[in-house]
Amino acid sequence: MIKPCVTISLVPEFGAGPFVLWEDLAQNARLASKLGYHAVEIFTRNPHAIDRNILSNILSENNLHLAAMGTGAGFIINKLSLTDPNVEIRRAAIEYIAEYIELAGCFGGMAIIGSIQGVIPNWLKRTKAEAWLREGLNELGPLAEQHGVPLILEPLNRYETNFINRLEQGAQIIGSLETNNIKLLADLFHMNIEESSFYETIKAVGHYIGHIHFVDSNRGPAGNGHINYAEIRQALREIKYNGYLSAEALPHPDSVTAAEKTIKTFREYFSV
Ligand code: LER
Ligand code: MN
Repeated sequence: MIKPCVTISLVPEFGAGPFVLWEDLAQNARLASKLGYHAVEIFTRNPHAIDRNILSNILSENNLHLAAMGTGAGFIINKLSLTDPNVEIRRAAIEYIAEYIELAGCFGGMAIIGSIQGVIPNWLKRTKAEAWLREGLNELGPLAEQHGVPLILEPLNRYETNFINRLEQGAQIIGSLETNNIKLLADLFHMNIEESSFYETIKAVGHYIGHIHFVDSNRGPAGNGHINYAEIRQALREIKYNGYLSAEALPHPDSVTAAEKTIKTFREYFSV
């Protein structure tokens, strides 16, 4: 069964970022549960910025699962990247992600590699960056496996990285790894920019899709733009996707309204 999830950012520096709920985890968990979300996806400044016991209590009190944790702050705030030419920074990025794998994993959640995949400097060969990405994924994939969850690789649109922009590129990397515990994140906003067809792309790499960012074409809440969710529903049915649709969208016109709009669109297209 496809389940609704909503993002909560605990990183004020992400102020303009595509996160539906912000700041107060307890209050936003109550709201998410009240609106009918099954899970939350949490973004923190680093893996130590959240108390596990507090998180555990908040999740259980609100009958919520932890779907995933983002690692984007590692790149945006700490400038860490799996493909930095400096081996020490690549090492630090692996350690940083490993701590998120451990933190999310103990709640059955996934860690996501999006921005921390890095941006390739124009003097660096793409094949070299791909080799470094493989090194990181081959080391981190088995760590996630210890928690029974995949590690998630997210292609991002060309305005955020010049590296993994399309799901097919991500699939090629995944297909060349030693670990088989890496899955893809299909972010509908990035796909709307980079892919030629939602249906064809989802069908082509469906076996690799482990998580979905549920958002509209203008990065607003699903239902606020022009994405055809009926087409996406058909493709997800055919690949038998039974993961989360996680609302990662701009809080337009405000967080509560965005969360309400998203769950309404979810129920319109994806409720069984
Ligand atoms: C992360 O999931 C993502 O989609 C990035 O665009 C956030 O900057
Ligand atoms: Mn995303």
